Amino acid sequence: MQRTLVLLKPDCVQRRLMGKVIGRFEEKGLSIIAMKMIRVTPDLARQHYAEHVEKPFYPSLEEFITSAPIVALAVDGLEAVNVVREMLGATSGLKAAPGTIRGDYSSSRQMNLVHASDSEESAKRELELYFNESDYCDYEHVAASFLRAIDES
Ligand code: 3AN
Repeated sequence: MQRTLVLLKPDCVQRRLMGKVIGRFEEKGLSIIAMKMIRVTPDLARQHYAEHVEKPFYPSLEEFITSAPIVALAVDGLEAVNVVREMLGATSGLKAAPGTIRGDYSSSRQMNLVHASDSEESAKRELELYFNESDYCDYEHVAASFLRAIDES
C-alpha cells in the first residue's frame, strides 16, 4: 500500500472541476484519507517546488499556485504513486493522452489542474508539507473486498 499527495490546483477549483477529479480517484478504487482546502503561500510554494525555484518559469508558477485556493488530498492505494500519475497524464494538457484527467480537461502546461507526487520519496516529503499525522483518517473501506482480491497486496 502506498500513500501519495494530490493537489487540485487553482484552475481546478476555479473551473469547478473538483468533484469530477475527486470522482475519478474514487471510481478507480483509491482511498482518500485526508483532504483540505488551503491557500498556498509563497513560502509553501517554494518548499513544494524546491526543484524548480531557480528555473526561469518559477515566478509564473508561484504566481499561479498562490492565485486561488487549492485542495490537498492524501490518497492511499496499491501502487498509488504510479497509478495516480498515470491517471493525471503527461505534464502538459496538450500532450496528455485522452482518458487521462489532464488529457480530458486541460489544454495547458501550467494550468494542468492537478499535481501528484512523482515517487515514494517525493510523496513522503510533500505529504509532510500539507498534513500532520493526525490529519489522516484511516478507516475500513466496506467495499474493499470487491475492489481487489485479498492476495493482491
Ligand atoms: P508534474 O506536475 O507533471 O510533476 P513538474 O513537477 O515537472 O510536472 O512541473 C510542475 C509545474 O512546473 C508544471 N505544471 C508547469 O507549470 C511548470 N513547468 C515545468 N516544466 C516547465 C517548463 N519547461 N516550462 C515552463 N513551466 C514548466
